[in-house]
Amino acid sequence: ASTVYLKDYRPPSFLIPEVVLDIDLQSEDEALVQATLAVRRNPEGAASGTLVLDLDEVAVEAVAIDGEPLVPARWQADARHLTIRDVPESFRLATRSRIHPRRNTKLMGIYTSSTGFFSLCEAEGFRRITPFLDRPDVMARYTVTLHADEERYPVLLANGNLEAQGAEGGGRHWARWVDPFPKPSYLFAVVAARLDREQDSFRTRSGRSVLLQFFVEPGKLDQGRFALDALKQAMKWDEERYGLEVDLDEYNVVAVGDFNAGAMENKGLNIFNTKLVLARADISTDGDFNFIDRTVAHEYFHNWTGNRVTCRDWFQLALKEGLTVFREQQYAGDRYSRAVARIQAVRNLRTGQFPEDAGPMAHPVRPAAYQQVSNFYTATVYQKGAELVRMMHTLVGPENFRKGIALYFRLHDGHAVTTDALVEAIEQASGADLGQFRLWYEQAGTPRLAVRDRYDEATHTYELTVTQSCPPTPGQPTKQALHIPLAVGLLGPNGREFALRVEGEKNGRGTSTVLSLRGETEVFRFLDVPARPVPSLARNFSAPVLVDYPYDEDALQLLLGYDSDPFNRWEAGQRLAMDLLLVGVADFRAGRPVQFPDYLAQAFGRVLADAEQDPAFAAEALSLPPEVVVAEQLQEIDPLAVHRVRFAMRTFLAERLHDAFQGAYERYETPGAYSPDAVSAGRRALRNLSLAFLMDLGAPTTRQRAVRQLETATNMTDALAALSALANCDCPERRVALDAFYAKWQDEPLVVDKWLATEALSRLPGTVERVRDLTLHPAFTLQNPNKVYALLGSFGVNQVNFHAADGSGYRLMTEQALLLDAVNPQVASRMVRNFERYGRFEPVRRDLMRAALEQIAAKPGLSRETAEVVGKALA
Ligand code: BAL
Ligand code: ZN
Repeated sequence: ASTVYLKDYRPPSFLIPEVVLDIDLQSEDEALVQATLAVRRNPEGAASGTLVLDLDEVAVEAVAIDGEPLVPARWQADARHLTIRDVPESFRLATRSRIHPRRNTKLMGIYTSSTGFFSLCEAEGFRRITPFLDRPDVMARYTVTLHADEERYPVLLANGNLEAQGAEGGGRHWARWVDPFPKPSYLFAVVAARLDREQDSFRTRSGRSVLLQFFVEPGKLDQGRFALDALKQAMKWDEERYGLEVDLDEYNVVAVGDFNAGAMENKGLNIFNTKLVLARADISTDGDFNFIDRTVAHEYFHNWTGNRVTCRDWFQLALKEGLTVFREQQYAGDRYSRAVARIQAVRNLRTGQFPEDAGPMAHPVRPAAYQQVSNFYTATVYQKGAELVRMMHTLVGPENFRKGIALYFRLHDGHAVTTDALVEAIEQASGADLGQFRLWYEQAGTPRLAVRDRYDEATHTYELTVTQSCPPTPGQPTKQALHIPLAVGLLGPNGREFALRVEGEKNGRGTSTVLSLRGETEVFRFLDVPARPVPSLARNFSAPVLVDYPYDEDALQLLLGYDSDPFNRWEAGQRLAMDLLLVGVADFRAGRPVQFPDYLAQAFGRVLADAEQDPAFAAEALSLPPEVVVAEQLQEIDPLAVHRVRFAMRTFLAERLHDAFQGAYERYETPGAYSPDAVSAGRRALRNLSLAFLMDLGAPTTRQRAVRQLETATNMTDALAALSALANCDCPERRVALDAFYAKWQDEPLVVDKWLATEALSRLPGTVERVRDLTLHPAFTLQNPNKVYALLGSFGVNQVNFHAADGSGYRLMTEQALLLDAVNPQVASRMVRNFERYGRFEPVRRDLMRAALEQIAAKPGLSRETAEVVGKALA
């Protein structure tokens, strides 16, 4: 397979400032695409008389230059390129091509869904529409004319503003859209479909009125309102926080049920997976509402961080994604509980990014090489990318950060740049030296901080010695020391925090400070510390690192009870549980009984008793570390051992705190009409968490309670919580509940997805067979990414059943992934990633997973996307 390297980047030999497209959607099977491109040599690129355009599954029929048709000898199209020889300095290139939307099961380029034609171009889908220099540093102004049957596809949309429209013969119509902003081809979008429309407007702070339109499947307008309101909130927030205004006269959002991604920030025409835009209390959970709000904001924020300033090449993906995820996190922190938003972000990082960073697909936030860019829309680029932006924010402070972002736009608006452009702007605006910090973009792997301390009673001096290290990752055997912000506080024996005076630093006396680590080992000395403190380290998770400090249980209980940093209060509870889980796993594997101490129940009991202050926080603090996070700590992963021990801890807590959980279940019922606001959602989270703990004890009265909750729930949060609890319960109510749920919701695809996921996530025996049966169920299809993610994606994270010791889960995933690879390789390669960390498992599973990868690798005609994943996993 061919690898693309960052070091080989060269500016394009030609630029294309102007694109005029005429897309005639003649039938679902065929569209005629005529492109007229203004092409000129790029003075910055290598001189060349040959123009090589990208293409993929596009049949080129004719080529003309400046109105003159070219004889076939002048141009040549193969599977990947259109090559045109002897081209002038500057010319108009016209091409006529055909594409086949219905056959486009990869869902990249233009494809069909139930209500019409839709598109997705990021990263390299535009070349599946027309031959082009399909790279983000080629930016053009687009004029797009669409033609389609008027009755079947009444809505015709493209980027920018509607310029003209009209009828044409044979019941067809057309529309012309002009986008005044030059953009890279990955932001191109078109829609021709039958959709209902909801309209609103937004008045910018400079007084312009912007038309907002949401287009959804007929009959679903009531599910679009929440997202439309979220868009207005996001627009307002970006004005207030960053001084950034929407720059278009109209902003359109379209929902489609078949979509590879969650959503796409196409200029002025966002296209969303229905899952991330449609919301209604009876079919969407609190988590869905939250995620939709954030995603609508995220795509909107891209209008500046991504669209106005875009990426020079795909190695720079984190330039737009890291920054936009960070902005999304700030938005969520402002609108929901700041602490809970941070906890959830870190949990995501630990369950998704840390394992990736410790596996064969580990790559820097700015990768140096890839085979298929679609495999690099990763947790590392998105989430660690956001952590890098957050660290710069921490290092320079909020004021300087904002100045840096303003400078970034002043310098680079309208350009395609690298991650360095962002770092440099923050550096210039703040005066900070971020030279060493840049290494974060280049080095993969999760750094580990070993922290040791010493207290001198005589001088009242407290010393922290911090040593950083980072394990080898593919292609990077050794690492340089990173510049790491370490936020710390010191708690006294009664939980009160000491004022801090760090030796060698002028300011201080606050109770929290950010230490700047640069060397491999650094010593920080705190003066006037009246008693031996307990350190609160990496407050608010100030860096994406593992902190290793020998806390004992008394210290952790002090932090859990008193730390003024809510993140570290949560973290202390997680550590307390984690330490005991790891002991438990060792005992379990050695055949010793697994037991837990009283202090664990007491600590969790106190959290539950204090829950009233902030139920959402309490729900997070009472959630045990996820199985994958526990597994990550082990030399050799035995997923069943992890599951059994974690389950034992759950039942231990459920028994010890039975009355408290029961009380919480009763107390936190949300009265009145449903609202997805953070406070109500937090109460539901705590109530449903209490139910889940109690269900683990399996008492018939609790089961009846869950059945009653499922039957009487007025919102999907409560219904799904009850259903999930029953799905994990080996009891007669289980199958009845699951079947009834499907029968009730079979016509709501997004709820059917929840049902598929609930079945696939069950820890009970028989789940592998059940998932196999569901692959044949009429509700399931490999053609729809949401169905695949719901059933196979959920199954892939099922630690008990995907990892069944007899290999049955692996066989099922292998079979399905191979079938899927022929349909939609981007989605297939994600499923195959479930096998990539086989080397971390105990020998039986390791061999089975490796065999699965080898079987996939041996499949003739395997896609490039999947081949890259298996190739790296087996390397
Ligand atoms: N650019 C792909 C979807 C997103 O990150 O917003
Ligand atoms: Zn994004």
